[in-house]
Amino acid sequence: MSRRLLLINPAHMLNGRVQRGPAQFPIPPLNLGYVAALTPASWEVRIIDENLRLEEGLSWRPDLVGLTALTPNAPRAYALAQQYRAAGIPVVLGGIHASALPDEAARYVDAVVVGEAEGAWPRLLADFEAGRLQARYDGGFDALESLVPPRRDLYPGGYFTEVAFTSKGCLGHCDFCSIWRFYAQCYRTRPVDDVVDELATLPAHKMVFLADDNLTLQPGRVIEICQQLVKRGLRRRLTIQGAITLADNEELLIWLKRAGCVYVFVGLESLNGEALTQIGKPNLLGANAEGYRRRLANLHRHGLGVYGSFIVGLDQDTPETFAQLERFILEAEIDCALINILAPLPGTLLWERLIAEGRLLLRHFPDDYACCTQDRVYFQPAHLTPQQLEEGARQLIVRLNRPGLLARRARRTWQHTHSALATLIALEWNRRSRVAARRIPDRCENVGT
Ligand code: B12
Ligand code: SF4
Repeated sequence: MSRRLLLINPAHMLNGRVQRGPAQFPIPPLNLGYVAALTPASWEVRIIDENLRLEEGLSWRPDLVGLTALTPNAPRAYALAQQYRAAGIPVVLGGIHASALPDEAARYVDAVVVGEAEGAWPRLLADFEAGRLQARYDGGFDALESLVPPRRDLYPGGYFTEVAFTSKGCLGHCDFCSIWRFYAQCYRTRPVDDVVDELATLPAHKMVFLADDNLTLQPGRVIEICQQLVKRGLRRRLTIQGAITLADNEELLIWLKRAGCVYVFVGLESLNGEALTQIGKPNLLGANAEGYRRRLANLHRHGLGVYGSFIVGLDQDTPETFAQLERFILEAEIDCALINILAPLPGTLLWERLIAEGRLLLRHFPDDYACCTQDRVYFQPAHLTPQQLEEGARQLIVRLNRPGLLARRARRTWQHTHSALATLIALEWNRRSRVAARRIPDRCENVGT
């Protein structure tokens, strides 16, 4: 008789209550697709993504449950683990939160997987089948060759976009970022042919998000991927993430566009040079942020839409920062702007520094991890009050995306990209950002207590 594995991407839980409703643009949990693919055919596997919809009750009783968690949904992962274990079903937890805090995770589950599933999951399942499940497995970080394709057939329907990756890691060392410490500052790439073969299996009409942390660290490789896509008649509607310096490489931009790239996501973070230096990002601003303006204009010149991501609440930010950002985003005609409140997370240098400075306003862990999102303040800012920061961010998002401006900004996206898809995404992304910013999120009851 086949065994049953249930894989779950947990929802968010705040103040003890599960948060309902999908994320802004839900993305399939690629990690669980890979875990499923590593599972032998003798197992029946199902995937639940609570970020898409909650599925109550135990209508399908699994033999084993596998959970993944980022820090903000770790409390929900722990609550689910408790429910399944109470029903006599063993639970395994993997992902970046468990890898950062394996001892904490071990208190809530039967087995913790640190690192990647590829180096641990087959061993773990063999142990489980032999009745000797261990408390901890270290999957390490193997070369990204001959990866089994993720089981996308198991995802529930209803996602706006597909997701894949071509590389993992980044050679940067930003203080707020988890990944360079998670991957021990190493950059691994997949063979170009594997990537193109995988992209060939994804539907041409869907958006494909390439979730590489920094896709363009080896531009020659990305050009090769794009060239192969074009040669094989496989243009895909790509969104990629990279450093703004990718805009300096004309050949890269030409090939990205030819391969079907619609949007480029760049972490611009701040317009304050001192802040960029403090967080560990190269300061490419130049006078009057000309270094950013010129590069953003070049992305537009090549017909690429831009997601520009900023962080507010950095130590150099003041009440004037919000108006400054607003002017810049509108002048540079950033198609989709992300205004993120600085979100310190365990495992990062920033987290360690704020704790050492006594500025973290949370201490009821693990429940308080649910407060660690980019739409609320849970640390003491340097030159703003927490209320000024939260309100400043919210009002900035609402102002940038007020109805009259939404249409004007979308018109500019059309003029830059001549892409109906890019224009629709800008309209919808920006509209949803305004709706989300106007809906005051549930307070974290524990902040400051
Ligand atoms: C794509 C992505 C997203 C997507 C999808 C997230 C998702 N649930 O999968 C979206 C855009 C929705 C997203 C949102 C957020 N994200 Co994000 N995201 C990423 C990104 C760029 C890639 C993740 C990915 O798919 N990698 C490819 C897969 C195959 O690798 P993987 O996830 O690492 O999985 C492997 C292992 O971790 C392990 N594993 C993972 N789970 C499990 C489970 C089991 C049972 C086992 C055995 C193994 C295992 O095996 C897997 C296969 O090798 C990462 C950066 C990164 N490198 O991780 C940031 C990252 C994960 N995000 C991050 C953050 C902070 C967020 C947000 C919280 C931001 C916010 N809004 O406040 C939100 C929260 C969303 C939510 N509700 O869960 C942080 C997480 C840090 C932390 N400590 O939690 C990261 C690391 C970015 C960073 N720079 O620090 N994100
Ligand atoms: S450049 Fe991006 S991925 Fe690299 S360390 Fe900085 S924030 Fe993380």
